[in-house]
Amino acid sequence: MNDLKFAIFGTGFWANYQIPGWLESEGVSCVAAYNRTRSKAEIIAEKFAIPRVYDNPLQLLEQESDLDFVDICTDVDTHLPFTRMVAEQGLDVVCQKPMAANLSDAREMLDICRQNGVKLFINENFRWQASLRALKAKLDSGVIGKVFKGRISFCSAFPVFENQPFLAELDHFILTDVGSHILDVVRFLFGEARSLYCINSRVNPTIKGEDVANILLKMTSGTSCFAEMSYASILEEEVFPQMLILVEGSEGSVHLDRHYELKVTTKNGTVAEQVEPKLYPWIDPEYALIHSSIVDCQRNILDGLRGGVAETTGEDNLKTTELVWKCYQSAQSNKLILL
Ligand code: 89V
Repeated sequence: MNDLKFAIFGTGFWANYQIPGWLESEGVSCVAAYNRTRSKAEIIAEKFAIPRVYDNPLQLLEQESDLDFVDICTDVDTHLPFTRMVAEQGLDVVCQKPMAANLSDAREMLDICRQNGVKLFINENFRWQASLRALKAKLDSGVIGKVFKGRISFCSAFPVFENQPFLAELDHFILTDVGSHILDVVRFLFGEARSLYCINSRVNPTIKGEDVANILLKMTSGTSCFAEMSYASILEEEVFPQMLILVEGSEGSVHLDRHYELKVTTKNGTVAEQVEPKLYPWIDPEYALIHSSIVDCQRNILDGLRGGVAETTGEDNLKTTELVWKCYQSAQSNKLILL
């Protein structure tokens, strides 16, 4: 197995989980950290024993001569310029979701990586949640027959802006931040979409972008899907960051209910099991589900970096990013979008 060395760009909230996530795998080490505020890079470097810190990304790339890849863990606006900078040094790129600030930037990131002969992966972790993988295995087993309908819900009042204050400043919020995840899960479970219709709105008056979105999709398989997301939902029980999912098929249904309870119902009755996330010592318990899925996502990306096949490539995530921006197009025009 090749030993891989990487640098992290960005030492904010997510770096605290992204770095230990990588370190759960064998044969990978973080050798340098960049942040525009050096003191922030120093704090992360001390926490994870990263030998060198920089406040100039180009200087890092010039001085760190034995890097294999860079993990870009910065705000979305910087994904394109940092991808260009890293790719032009001939290094593979791993980038945080959402892939880019808009669709043309996302396409450009792919082009730049192709032109420079480097790989691009997106750290899209929701599809790696243990309970979701278990649900997918049920669908693939054929136990509920031919799938005709799906419903995915991610609705909460979790104070997401406390840990990620920049989210309140985004002109496009919930579809880019959460929709990137949910639409990726839609594709993971049901394949590609043929058409979509989206309605979105802003409930919280203190943020710039929208915090509620409802999407109806028709998939090429014929399956129909409803995906809803909200950060304005004060519900009986706060279950952030769980996705609640119901999939119906010709022979039964699969329900991912609260607290990772996975229920399969057929004419013979209901069988339930609990599929809990793995609780690593470094995770924030409030984000346990998301933080533990980072490890499996990164393991798969490491396979890709070493020459194997990874799921969340730039090519693949561009399809998710396209859905996100088609949702905005639909919401703005109040029209069904044919894909
Ligand atoms: O996981 C994320 O990307 C976050 C969250 C879903 C918590 O809003 O931004």
